Amino acid sequence: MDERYEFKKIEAKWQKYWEENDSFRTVENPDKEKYYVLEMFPYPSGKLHMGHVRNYSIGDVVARFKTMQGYNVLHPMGFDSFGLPAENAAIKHGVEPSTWTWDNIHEMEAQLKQLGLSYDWNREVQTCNPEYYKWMQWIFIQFFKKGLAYKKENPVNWCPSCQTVLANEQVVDGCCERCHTPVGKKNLSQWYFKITDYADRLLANLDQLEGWPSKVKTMQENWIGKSHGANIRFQIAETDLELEVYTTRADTLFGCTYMVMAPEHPYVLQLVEGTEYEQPVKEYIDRCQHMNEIERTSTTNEKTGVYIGKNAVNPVNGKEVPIFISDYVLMGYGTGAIMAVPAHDQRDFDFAKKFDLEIIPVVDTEDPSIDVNDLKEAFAAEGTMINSGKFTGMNNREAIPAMIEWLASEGIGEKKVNYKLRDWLISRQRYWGTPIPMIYCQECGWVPEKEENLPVLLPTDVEFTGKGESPLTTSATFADCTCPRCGKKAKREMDTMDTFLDSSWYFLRYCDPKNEKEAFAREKTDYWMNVDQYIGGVEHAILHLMYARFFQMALHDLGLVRDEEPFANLLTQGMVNKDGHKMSKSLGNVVSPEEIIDKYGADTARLFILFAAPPEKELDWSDAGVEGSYRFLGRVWRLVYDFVAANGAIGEEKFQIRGDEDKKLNYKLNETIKRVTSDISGRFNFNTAISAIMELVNEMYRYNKQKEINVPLMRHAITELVTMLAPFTPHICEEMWKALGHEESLVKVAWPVCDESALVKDEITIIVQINGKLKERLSVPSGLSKDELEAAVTGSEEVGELLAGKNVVKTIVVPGKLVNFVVK
Ligand code: ANZ
Ligand code: ZN
Ligand code: ZN
Repeated sequence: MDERYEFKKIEAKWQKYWEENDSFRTVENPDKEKYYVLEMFPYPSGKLHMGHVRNYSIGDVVARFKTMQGYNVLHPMGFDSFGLPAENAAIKHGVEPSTWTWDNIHEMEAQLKQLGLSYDWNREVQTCNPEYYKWMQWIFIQFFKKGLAYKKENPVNWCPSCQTVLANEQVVDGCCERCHTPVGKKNLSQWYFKITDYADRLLANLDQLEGWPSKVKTMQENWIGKSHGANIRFQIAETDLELEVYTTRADTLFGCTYMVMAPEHPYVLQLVEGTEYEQPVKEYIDRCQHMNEIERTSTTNEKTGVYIGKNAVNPVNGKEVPIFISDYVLMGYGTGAIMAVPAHDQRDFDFAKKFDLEIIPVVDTEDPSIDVNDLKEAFAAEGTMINSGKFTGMNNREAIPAMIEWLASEGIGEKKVNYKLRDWLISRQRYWGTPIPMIYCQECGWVPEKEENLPVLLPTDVEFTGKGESPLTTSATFADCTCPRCGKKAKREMDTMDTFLDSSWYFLRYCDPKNEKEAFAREKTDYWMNVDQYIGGVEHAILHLMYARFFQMALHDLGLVRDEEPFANLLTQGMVNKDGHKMSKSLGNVVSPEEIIDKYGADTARLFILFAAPPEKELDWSDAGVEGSYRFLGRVWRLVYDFVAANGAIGEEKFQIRGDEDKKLNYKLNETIKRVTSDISGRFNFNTAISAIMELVNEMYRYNKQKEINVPLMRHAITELVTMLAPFTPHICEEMWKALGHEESLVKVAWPVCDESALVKDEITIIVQINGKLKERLSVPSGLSKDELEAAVTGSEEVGELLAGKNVVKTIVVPGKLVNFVVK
């Protein structure tokens, strides 16, 4: 052991050791309890950032801790390596997407290894690897065969700059998430997954996910957006058509003063054809084409719309109300038409004010500050029905089912459930993704590629110009093929898969990453799944986690996996900030992991990140904090160095407690073991665990100041200290462990167990009196305060019996001696 803490030398040495000894290799072992800890795999951008370091340090502590506790731990890593940046690099720098990606993967592997993370690298997967995407294609085909994949023409979000379709979630404030260009619409034939078939199960299962943060569950719930309401049909006057609307407020039917259809509603053109309204209506529809859903439904937008020259008949009272089209009603939700109730819906209220339409209140309130006959804004709260025929006087919540029942009995409406969740648009007009393994035949339609022909490989004879359709269309070899069913000439699908598919099952492939015959063997996933602890950023709270849950459920229904849910426990780590802002390139406040590792070492970087904040909270980067962590490790190093220098690497293992100082140290040691164990295993409070270890180190230094120390006891304390610190700062601990005379690596050393007997405080006997007369002798822990002693005595069984039925008027407590109860 060197006198100085030479972190560079130590870290390189142990990283090499772990690699050469395959220290983190995991194999299935039915005799051992498994533990699967998973961190979200990165996109190989080429450089790790502090967010990664945080995510992976958290996971590594869990993995190493569980290993030391005796679990058979699966802790894999890989790369989510398809996606747009590789293609952009090809356009910009002329480098092949695969070359660019693989270079980045290798660079990031090296960086991850520099952090000393305990991954089983034998299980690494890369989603751009044909060995992986072969099975991605196979899964697609299984979904297709099950009716879960279909193709449909639809107006889609189109980024004119990236030349690609965007999912709704990739549209941020009306602009492309990646390049910030305003997004337009385009009609395209696209592949979809029927995730809506799973809406109810995805929602219902959230209840079982006790190990998930409730905020994530709420976000998923809102995304699924289950809505209970009714469909109601209105006759369109002077036509044979009925206009069906969806409403969650059937109680407000009497307050409907106009109707609104989505501009894309199929009836619209038919209703205005040949009338004076045709021209303005068509112009309005045209305008809406250039807006996206977010703009259209914004509550702050000035309302726009056009009267279409037709009226609808309110079925409850026969009243005719005008029909408008407006962008605030979307074709993709409910029926694409609404009954407007301006008194009780804010958007309808704004629209009615703008177009000077009637406002009829149908729910009244006792709130004196609101006059429903002169509303300043829509009144959306609960109240008593008014102006509503036979429903007048009812509570409006109760009026909803009553109204629906009446509508149903008249045959003009019925209960209806809707979801916000849409089917998942999965095709992309891009090159660097998994080719969709489908073939179009003039005779047979869409036919999956034969499974024995998988993978459908990405061709390399393509051009990257950044213009026009997908680069795949420039390949001379890719498109032409024969129909797997009839053998005639056919064409391959040119679209590739959304990369969210790749990340929807990688956790299953980790269980069986080398399998060449199956995506994963059932016996392997049965052993390892589900993931005991999943760790990642909260930015994936909705999409990735929803898609992965959907995949798991669909694969479960196909009999390919046992569980319906993939992730038992979820930890969403907080952001890494600097000076109160998220670390980001655009703010110029990025601290690179490389620079910290170079200056202080990986152990310091890990320790700082784990110590600075609880995992779920935001972490503020602090140079002083990093310095402090570094100094602490230096302090531990010196403690161990001095001890070994004075007493030798090997010595007596058994120790005896010889006096108060020994007792104190042993107490502190076991208290720390207990604390650290529960802090790590419970809520992952690594920060408090580390601070307990720091206190222990202080206590050890204090103990060392005595003239003569108990060497076996100190050796024991140092051994336990190094063991406890190992999951946090593994390199330095391996080195100290070796210096303490151990041949084996620390990786599989058993986690320390608290010796409860060390935590028992000495007992003393005190006297219990009633009205000054000795009644009892009680044994209590020494050193109790006045209040503690009174509580201990009053709470004891013996004294409870003595005092039964008596009225204590006063209690006299003499700590360490007696308690006297004065009773009447
Ligand atoms: C009448 C009414 C009165 C409404 C009232 C609300 C309040 P959620 O909860 O999101 O399901 N709506 C229905 N379809 C729509 C569409 N395609 N585009 C825009 N808005 C639509 O909301 C359902 C409510 O949103 C429905 O209930 C309807 O307005 C509107 F005091 O009907 B309501
Ligand atoms: Zn774009
Ligand atoms: Zn065919």
